[in-house]
Amino acid sequence: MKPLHLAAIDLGATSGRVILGTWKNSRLTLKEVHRFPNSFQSLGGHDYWNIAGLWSEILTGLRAAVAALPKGATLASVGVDTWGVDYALVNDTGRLVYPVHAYRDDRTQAGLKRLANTRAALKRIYAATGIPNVFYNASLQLEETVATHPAITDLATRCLFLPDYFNFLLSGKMANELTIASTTQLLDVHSTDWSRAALDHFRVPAQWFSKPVLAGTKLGKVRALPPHPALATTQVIAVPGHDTACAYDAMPASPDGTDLFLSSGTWSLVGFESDTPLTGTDALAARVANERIGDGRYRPLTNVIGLWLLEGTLKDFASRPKSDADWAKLITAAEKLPAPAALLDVTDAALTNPKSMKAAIDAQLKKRRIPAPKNLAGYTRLICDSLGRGHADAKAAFERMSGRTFKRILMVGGGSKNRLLCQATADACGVPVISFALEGTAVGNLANQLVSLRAVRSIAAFRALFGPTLKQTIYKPAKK
Ligand code: LFR
Repeated sequence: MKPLHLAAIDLGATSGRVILGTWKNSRLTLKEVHRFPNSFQSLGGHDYWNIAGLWSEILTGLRAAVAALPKGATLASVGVDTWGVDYALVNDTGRLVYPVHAYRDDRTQAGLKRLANTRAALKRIYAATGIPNVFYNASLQLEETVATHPAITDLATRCLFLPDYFNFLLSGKMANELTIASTTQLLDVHSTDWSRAALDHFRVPAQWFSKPVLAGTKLGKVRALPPHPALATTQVIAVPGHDTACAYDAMPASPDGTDLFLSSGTWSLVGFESDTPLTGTDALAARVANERIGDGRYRPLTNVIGLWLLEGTLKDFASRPKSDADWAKLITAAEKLPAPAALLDVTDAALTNPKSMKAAIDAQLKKRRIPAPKNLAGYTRLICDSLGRGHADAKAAFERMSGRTFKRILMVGGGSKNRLLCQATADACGVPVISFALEGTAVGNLANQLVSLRAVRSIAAFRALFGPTLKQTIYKPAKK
């Protein structure tokens, strides 16, 4: 069989990448053709994404993917995944009619408190959507947009979440995709359509959305670049638009449901796959988000604050690591330190978007009369051990609610390369952590394109083929 070449556009909140995947003899090889930093920018007290800048990086990446193809080869397809919840409001021609805010903007704080304080509404919204009340929800963001700019309901005719928007720029087709729709707190937890109750509650116009398409839907040919023989037949495929859904699809999980998944990056996303959602009072109290898999099933998940803590803390240290060798040194130094006497409360809302992460951590410790670490190695150790505890709390809650016992934790993403974090997770959870040093999000993105192109039968078949080719590291839990 001829090799198949595909491009994954994978945008994270702190970095983006374009990866060229090649499928040959049932093996996937990856080549990173473009990587770039990403961050939101503050303007007049609000936080925004540089959308034009991201689009320009996407085009640079696509050109690099074409340039990296073997002579005469074509790109079969391209797919986009991004972080969750953020959106573009556009008119019929696709023109942006409102700036794209970043989810850490604190404009949702008033709405967050309002819903938290209205027990009946909170329960009703959770029963309808299966998504807890979290500051970044698109529901709260859209509620704030409509309330502060009422004319927006005339100006905008469509709400496209970021992968939907980039798919539109690439293909000219507007569609809402299911996994990204499931991050919003506006989707019906029992169907694959929008929740009228949630839309009405947050006063978000229902006509802004179309019934979400399932992953694998072909949207049309790439029309964003000048004609090129390699791009003449390239399909834009709606892959799971949510990066976390892609990361989960890449996990070489055993089919018996005993693996807990951890996608570790800016956020730690702990969860599992299920045919049914986890709802009810316990799930609401444990802040379980019933996000969706590309095929419509569920990924009950909790968001632990993740390496955002370390990314933020590093900014306050001139000695922060700049190369892989620096990182290795930092992790080794942190490992040698004694275990911290007390851990951070990683659920503290003050750590969400502080001006200085180090100052926010110090303030929490001071309040609890715990001495602050002395150096960067100390903070690194404290953060990794505290995240390990956060992962273990999530595991315990899932076991209690689902009646399952998780025998292993499968870990992908940037954090899976961090020995200290992997070991802290194994120790706190009491089960082995299997880390795959793998760009899970990009691999899941490519896997869904392969299924859509009928090169692979299903995600389960992809996992069975791809899993054994992966290098894995096993972290056994320390005996207590
Ligand atoms: C990870 C992620 C999380 C989501 C957070 C905000 O990149 O997509 O799953 O909850 O970003 O959207």
